[in-house]
Amino acid sequence: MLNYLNSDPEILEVAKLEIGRLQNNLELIASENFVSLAVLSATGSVLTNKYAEGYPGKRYYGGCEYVDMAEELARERAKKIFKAEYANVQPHSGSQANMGVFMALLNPGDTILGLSLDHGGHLTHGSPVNFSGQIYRAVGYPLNKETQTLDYNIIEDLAVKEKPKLIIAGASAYSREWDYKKFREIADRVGAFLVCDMSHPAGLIAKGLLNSPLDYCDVVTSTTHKTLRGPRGGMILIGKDKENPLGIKTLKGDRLKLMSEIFDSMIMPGIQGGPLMHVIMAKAVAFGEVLDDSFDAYAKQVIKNAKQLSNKLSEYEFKIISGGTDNHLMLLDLSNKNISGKKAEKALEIAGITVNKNMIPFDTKSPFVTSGIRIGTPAVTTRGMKENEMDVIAGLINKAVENNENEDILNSVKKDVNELCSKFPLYKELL
Ligand code: DSN
Repeated sequence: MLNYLNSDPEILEVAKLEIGRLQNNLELIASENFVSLAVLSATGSVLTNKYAEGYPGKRYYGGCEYVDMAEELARERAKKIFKAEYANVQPHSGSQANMGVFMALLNPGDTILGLSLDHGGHLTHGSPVNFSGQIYRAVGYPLNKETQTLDYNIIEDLAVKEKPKLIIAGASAYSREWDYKKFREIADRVGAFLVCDMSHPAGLIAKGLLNSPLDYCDVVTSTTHKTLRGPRGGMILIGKDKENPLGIKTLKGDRLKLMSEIFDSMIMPGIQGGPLMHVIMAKAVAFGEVLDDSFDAYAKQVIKNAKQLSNKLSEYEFKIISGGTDNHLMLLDLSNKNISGKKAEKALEIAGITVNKNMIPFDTKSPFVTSGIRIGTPAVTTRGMKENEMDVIAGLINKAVENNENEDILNSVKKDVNELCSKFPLYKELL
């Protein structure tokens, strides 16, 4: 496949180096995964050539009959996976999906309530450096200081006090289950829209291993490249069984019109132009893989691996925020290890283990330093690693963190990492 890059030796070298990096390192960034060769082929397909502003059957350009088929397949498969009534698969990213939803439902200056960034929330859920915190009045809900978990009393009190027009559930660094019914009750009490950004656990929700936000939320957004293991991108979904998901009285009963006119038109022409049809086709391929029974075993193993890794790291006296995990990730509080997240990330990188520094709830360090690291199992599980490998990985993490200033030991950990990785080949067909 890389042969086609022979015409550009400099770029060919970059591609080979990246494949080598993926093969030889342990990818533990919770938001990353390895797509199948089928998803990769679709992403690199001729559909990259096509302009197709609009939606299937209603495009502004000719020649869209085949890209229409790809987008229809992606929409239908997404709906089937999540038992949704509506899907828009055009957002280029999760941020674009969130922006489309916010702009469809809110006016500038309206109040939004989302999990604080430093407690595991996402940039687009109201951070002051992001559109969501600049266009809207953003209020953050914290985790409970003792349990380090969501505290529905705190969220309700804040909602009553701040009267948000929109409440957002979902996180990028939270390892526990969400009670969407409780969020719905709070949203209903204050008359707010309820949106969930399920980007991180979407692949686990797809297989019924975690609660589905579609049962209770007005709108759900997601990326397609994390636990869903698809190409980089976003989508918007609306679940079934709610007569009036947006609570807009004038549109009651006219759901399809509401969906297409409000959400579709906010994504295009509202905030995006031409859709990335090659990526949309790759989304269809990935959704087909999620629908296959084999994805059940994958999703279950992601959770089993996360629990095993978290238990084993606890044995090495790593403090796991909230005491453990229900999903694919965990957040480590390194304060008892006398090392910052930044320094741990660097030491682990030298040792061939890729993680990201991450703020922990009530962190006293800046986002550039942090007291924690975030670790996830989706990518190593795709490689076929199981509980035994998680035990080995915990030991390697411990050794690297404990010896973070000893280059010889870090290099010896790297050797062990390379050896482990060599037993789980990745993308060898590409070379
Ligand atoms: N950057 C992603 C993550 O790592 O969680 C979220 O957008």
